[in-house]
Amino acid sequence: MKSFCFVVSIILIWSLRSIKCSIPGPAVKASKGEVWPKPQQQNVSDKYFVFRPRNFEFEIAKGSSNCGFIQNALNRYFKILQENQVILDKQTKHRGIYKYKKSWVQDDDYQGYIDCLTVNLTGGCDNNLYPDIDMDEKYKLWVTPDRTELQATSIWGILRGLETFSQLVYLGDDGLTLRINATVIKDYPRYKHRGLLIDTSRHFIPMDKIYLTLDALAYNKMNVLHWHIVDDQSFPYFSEKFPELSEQGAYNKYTKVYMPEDIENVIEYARIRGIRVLPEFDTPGHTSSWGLSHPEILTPCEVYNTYGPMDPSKNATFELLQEFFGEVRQVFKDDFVHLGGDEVDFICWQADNNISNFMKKQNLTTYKDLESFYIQKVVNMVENLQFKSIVWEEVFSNGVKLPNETLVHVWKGGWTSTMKSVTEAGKFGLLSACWYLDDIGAEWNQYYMCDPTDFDGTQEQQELVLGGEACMWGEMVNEYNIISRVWPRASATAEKLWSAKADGYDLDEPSRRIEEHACRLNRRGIVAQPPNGPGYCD
Ligand code: CP6
Repeated sequence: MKSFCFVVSIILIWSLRSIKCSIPGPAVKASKGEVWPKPQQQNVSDKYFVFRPRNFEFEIAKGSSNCGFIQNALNRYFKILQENQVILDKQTKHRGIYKYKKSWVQDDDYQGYIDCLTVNLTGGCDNNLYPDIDMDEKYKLWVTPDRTELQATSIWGILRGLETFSQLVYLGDDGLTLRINATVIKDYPRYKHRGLLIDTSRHFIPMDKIYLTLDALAYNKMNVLHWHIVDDQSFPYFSEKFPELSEQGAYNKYTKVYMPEDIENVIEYARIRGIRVLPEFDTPGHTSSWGLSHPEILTPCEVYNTYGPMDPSKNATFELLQEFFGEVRQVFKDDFVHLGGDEVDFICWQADNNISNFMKKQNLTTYKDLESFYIQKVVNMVENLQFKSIVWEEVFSNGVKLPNETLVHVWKGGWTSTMKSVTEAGKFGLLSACWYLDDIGAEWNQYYMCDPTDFDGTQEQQELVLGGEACMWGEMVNEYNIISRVWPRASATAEKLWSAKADGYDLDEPSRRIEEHACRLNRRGIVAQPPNGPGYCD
């Protein structure tokens, strides 16, 4: 932790220094009609079609599957595409006032109007499907004189392709036409797990901001909302089996609680956007708020004059957790649960006589062994509930025997050696260490310079990394600044996890593209901050 803080402060000092000494440069000019995250394969031409929102419609291809899920997605993207009319109208109004040239002159690149996109779902359409780690997100998109078609084998691919199509629209240099360049795209994700962690314990984040976050995740083709829902400071999850947990543990038992209906709504809002909701119930540390109603499951701790981590020597602890995770399995639909396991403070365990006796009886010699004993029980417990688990890296480093399909979430500095040992042990890895959004000194380009393959490992080892997450820990964010602190910096993570590995570190091209992307997020109601300093949005 100390060395981690040291690294963070060095980075902070460094970034301050570079602001002070930097020579004022030109503003970064936004690209036009380019996609974020960058598609795996794209051919673009200078030829363009003119896009008229009021004339545009979607069409379902002959022989394509169709169902409410697709209709719902088309409605959402139809609205987003219509919003472009606002830009046109504004431009036209200004033209009127300032007496600039008002009519559009066709040029050689003009290829006609694009008034229709054909949607072709070749696989089945199931309204009730939940996204999972193996979901198929690939799609193909043609915008050419003889074919304007989006094709995918699964509903998830259609979602990703619609997002791409909506990003192709841009305002022509004449300021009078919306355009889409002729293009052919074949696209699929580089990693399966592309997430964002939000923390609703340090500050309660109201539902509207969670929905906006899910919108933004979809605009970035991210597919996991990691919901670090409870922690030491508050317990905003309403449990049907243990309502006292939030009654005593929430900041306010009426207004700062996610009720079952809220959670269901978040999961549904995410599902139709192809986003998994991954709940985290972090134990045995970070659990003070559980103790407000259930002190019996925490370790009494005179050293801190409060309670310590959960008490692994008591049956009551595991009995409660068994019931609790049984409920969590019903409420959250994802195959995975995040069990936490980070930053367990051994001081309280060390000071407790009951625990010392228990360790002797169980033949546990170190506190790492005790932690392993605890986590192993919880991992087995949720495995019996048909949950796969994700754990923070300490659980692996402390030598807990983990089921094969467990994901180890790497978050600490020096991640390259951790990822090396995780994958050497044949375990799946998730990367977050270089994508901490709490670090306000870090700009998108710093996140962009970090690649999940930047560790020393065989091809086989590299393939065990299933993706990663940008982390927005909640100590310094509330409902008023969370969106602008996350976006567009988390977009850097989104592109590292979706797009092909970039050769070299040329940041000019992505700078122009993220500049446009941030403007696009702004137009869609996401209060993203400017990514590159001075600039403007159309
Ligand atoms: N809360 C929990 C946190 C952090 C972790 N777990 C954390 C630690 C260091 C930094 C940022 C966040 N606030 N439950 C570690 C995974 Cl720099």
